[in-house]
Amino acid sequence: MPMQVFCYIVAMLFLALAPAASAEDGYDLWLRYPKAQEPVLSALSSRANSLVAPGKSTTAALAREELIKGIKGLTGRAPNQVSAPQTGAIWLTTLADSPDLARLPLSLSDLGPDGYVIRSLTTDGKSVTIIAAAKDQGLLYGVFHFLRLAQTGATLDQIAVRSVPRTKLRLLNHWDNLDRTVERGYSGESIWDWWRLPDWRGPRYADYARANASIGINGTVLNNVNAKSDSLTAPYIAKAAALADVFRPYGIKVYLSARWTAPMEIGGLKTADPLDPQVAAWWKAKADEIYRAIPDFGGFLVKANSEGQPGPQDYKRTHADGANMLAAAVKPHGGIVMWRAFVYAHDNPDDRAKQAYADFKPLDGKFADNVIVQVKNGAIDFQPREPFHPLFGAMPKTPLMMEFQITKEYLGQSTHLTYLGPLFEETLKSDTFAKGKGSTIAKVVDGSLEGHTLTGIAGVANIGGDRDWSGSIFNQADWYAFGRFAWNPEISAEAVAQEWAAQTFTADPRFVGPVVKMMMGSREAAVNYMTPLGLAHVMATGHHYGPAPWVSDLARPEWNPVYYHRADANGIGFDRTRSGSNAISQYAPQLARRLASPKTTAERDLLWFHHIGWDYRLPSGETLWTNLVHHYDAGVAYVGEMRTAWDKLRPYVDPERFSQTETFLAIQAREARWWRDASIAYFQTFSKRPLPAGASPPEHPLDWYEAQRFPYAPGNP
Ligand code: BDP
Repeated sequence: MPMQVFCYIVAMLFLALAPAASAEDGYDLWLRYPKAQEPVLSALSSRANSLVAPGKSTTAALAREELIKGIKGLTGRAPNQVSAPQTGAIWLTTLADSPDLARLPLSLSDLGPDGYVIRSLTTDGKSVTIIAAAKDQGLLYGVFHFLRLAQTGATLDQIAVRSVPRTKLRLLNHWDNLDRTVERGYSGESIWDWWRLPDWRGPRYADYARANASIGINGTVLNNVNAKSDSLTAPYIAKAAALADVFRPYGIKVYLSARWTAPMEIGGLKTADPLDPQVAAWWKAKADEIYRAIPDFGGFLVKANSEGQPGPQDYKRTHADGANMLAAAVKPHGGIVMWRAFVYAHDNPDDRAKQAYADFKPLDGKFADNVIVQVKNGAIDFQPREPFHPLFGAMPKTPLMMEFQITKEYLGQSTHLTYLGPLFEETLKSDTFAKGKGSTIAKVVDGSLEGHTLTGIAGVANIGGDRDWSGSIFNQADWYAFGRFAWNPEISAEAVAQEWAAQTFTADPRFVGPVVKMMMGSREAAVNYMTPLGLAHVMATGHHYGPAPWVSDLARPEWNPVYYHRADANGIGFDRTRSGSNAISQYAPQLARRLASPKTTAERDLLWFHHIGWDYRLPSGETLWTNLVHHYDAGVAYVGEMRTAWDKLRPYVDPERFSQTETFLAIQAREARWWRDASIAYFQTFSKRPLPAGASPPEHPLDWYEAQRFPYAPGNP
């Protein structure tokens, strides 16, 4: 045999035996489209063997290509493209492209720009699957829904889906800086390569847009809320425009965070007073300039008079004065302003949890109609658990947008498996009682409670340059869940976890069942080992990684953990009743009455609202101290259970993703123990009670925990 032929054969053999070239590194997220199992395989082969897709726009083409890609991956064969429906075809179309659809009972007229229907039906004797929408954008969303059904093993022969998003703005907020660092980012550097934009538009931008479109996200704020004026200069507008061009066909609009003092810093003005005509004119000209480059620019997000950021209050004007001036600048172009309510001031001695309400509630009804006030889920700051923000339900005349944090600044960052679905669900299901029972946050946010049409949910993105996008495979679930909750604030976290797990790994119920169980309890476990019973903000300074309930020396009182837990010889917790800060008065009377007494306050929020004696008896019969220790222990134990459960799932998961999760769970186990031990060691100096029987003493003395330093922890601004 000639040497060349021999080498060729050896090379081929090697290739055949070598592992697949594309390892499961998480890049494909939940859009992997692996070969389907029965019965999906047969169903798809007979019900998706051809495709009628007459749409001509770029978005319609993307929808068609995605469907072909999905079916090809799932069945091994791409559907034939045909011009008229035949049995076994998917008919992907808008009414405009297929007037024949009008004959079918589909009611497409009230789908809006994003809604779609998916129906199995027989027309002219041919049995087809229709994916129809009023607009091409709806087609793209419909295709992703169809592929989700196929990937999760749903039955495909009697599909009757009708889906319209409940919120208008489904936005990611990137806290990305222009130097590519990401504030509170734990998944590598920013995916925006500002330096090489606008010329170089790497393939990752389109992949980002596709992934977001697959879960209904329709906008992205590119830069950090702690904004630089440079983002509004001509070179950066051109860079943002390049991204907007890539995102547009996927239905994703670009927004920018605006720095309040930009008119001074880059405009040469002497003031940023919102009532100064020159300032208003500057913003108007700036908006005009942006819209020339990005005709569908979404608008501005503003963090003003918060944590040292400048704002209208510096000129003795209100938040409404500021928001309305900016709103007027973007209004002619159809833009909006998202004005954040995350404010607290160093010179305000009142309970930090009360300050946003105090500032914003009196402004209800004073905002222009293209302003939406963006409110964090809780009144402090993205803690593992917070009661809902009292502004929800308290500003009926103002559209309020929910802000969740997908990046888990306070929930274990990239390495802890703490699925956020239950946090989203818990918040959105909370009842504000604003208009009686059933006035849930979901109804505030989707506008139905007060009849608002400008509605939205924002999530602080956990996306970065890491190959797996989110710093860990399981953090992808939080991005996924965010999109699904933004589309439908009443979806269930468990259903979302099932979808995600089936698509990301395998639809095999022997895998999905246990993994969903792990995920569903994981956030509660983090609450237990970090901040049980309503404790909050006891994380280490700056990077917020790990425990430091002892910190008491920071410049502003409300930056110190001792401000929040208030542990002393008598007990622990923040009295927010009338005898304390009276923050409970910011809730609807029905709820405030309940929160007035520890007996009627949900145990999970106990120490958020009350200062409780160490020997106080909980309904379980345990004293507070004993119960607190048991919560820490339960959190640690749960992580141990997750490790055992994950270990049993090895046969269902590729080695790459299995071992990342295995390693991260080991980190989490170590750190859960650290959290528990440090917290117990510290709080015991106040409680002076012995540990309950069976509870192990902390591994180290308190000063060991106090001495831990992490100067290079990621994400710290
Ligand atoms: C806190 C973060 C800080 C953000 C701030 C905000 O620690 O980095 O700038 O929120 O939301 O959670 O503006």
